[in-house]
Amino acid sequence: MITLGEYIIEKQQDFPEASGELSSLLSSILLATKVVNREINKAGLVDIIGATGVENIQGEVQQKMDLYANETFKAALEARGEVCGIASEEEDEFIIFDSERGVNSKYVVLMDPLDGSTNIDVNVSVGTIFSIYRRVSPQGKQTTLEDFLQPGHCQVAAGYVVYGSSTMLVYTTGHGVHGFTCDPSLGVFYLSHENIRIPESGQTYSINEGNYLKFPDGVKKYLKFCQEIDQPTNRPYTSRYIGSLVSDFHRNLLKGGIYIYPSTASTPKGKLRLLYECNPMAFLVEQAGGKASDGFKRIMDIEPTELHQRVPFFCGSTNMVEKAETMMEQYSPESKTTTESEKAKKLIA
Ligand code: AHM
Ligand code: MG
Repeated sequence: MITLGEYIIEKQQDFPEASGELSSLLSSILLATKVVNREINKAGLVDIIGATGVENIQGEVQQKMDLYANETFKAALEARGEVCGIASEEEDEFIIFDSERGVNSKYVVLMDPLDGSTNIDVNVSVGTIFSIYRRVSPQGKQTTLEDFLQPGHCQVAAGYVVYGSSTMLVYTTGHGVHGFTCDPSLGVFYLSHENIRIPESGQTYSINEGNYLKFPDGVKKYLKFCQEIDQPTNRPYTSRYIGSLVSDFHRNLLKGGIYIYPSTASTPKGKLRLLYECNPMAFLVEQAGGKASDGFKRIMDIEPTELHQRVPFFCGSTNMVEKAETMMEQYSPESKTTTESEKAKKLIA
């Protein structure tokens, strides 16, 4: 039985030039994960569920556990001194760690500390998503916004924790995707899923169909395709939507499937955040042999323009994502997200 700590050190030895900072950074994420996991397991017994009454910058009501998870990850990352700053879905602006170690470190972390947190009140799985980049600003100086606005293909590592029927941490450093399951009696994560590969095709689609009438035509057509009866391709597919991205993603990663959060008439850019949710999941799915796009182009090639940027998200088994993309191109070419032209417009303004 290999523990996550042992695995990280073992893998570091494959890279003679590695200084150990990334390993240490992953260990601080692991430590915070254990603390958050312990609290989540007590939800229902102590007063940690429910809303705080405060809204985050995106106008969403923060849950008590959102704030607890945010503070825990922030504290763990700052204490180790392996990052020069973080950006979080729960923070308006990025946070600078300006201790001597912080300023001299070479990484930034972007995270959604507790994804799907509204589910916690009803005991449904929630998750943590993280993404690590090497800074582009000079070491020795305070981190700047450009360290956080890097395209997803620059990620050094990414991962998630799913607080489910068991707690699992799944991560990649660009050399495959590996999953570790927590033994709750010891609080230790053991390697349980080495080198995860997502099936090229799956039988599951995950989307909030309550928004059907507001979907672009390309998505409507794709859903009809999923529901058609066609024995050779095992259709109709099964619909599964937990409403907790990490859990929906995790199931599709292991079994094959597609997760879609498209643009809708009321949310033209979709709901999910490029930096905290889509890029890390895109890195993971690609490392597992799958695909992630905004319906037209690769998620990890999008040049971010702002921290809390949203983007439509199509992610999962390659054949399924490609089929959905074909239908978007054919029936909804007008919904092409024009990140580049938006950038140009901003510059002109
Ligand atoms: P959150 O980060 O505020 O929790 O929102 C993200 C969540 C995802 O986990 C989930 O897939 C999606 O929002 C569900 O949204 P909806 O309720 O609109 O289907
Ligand atoms: Mg989220």
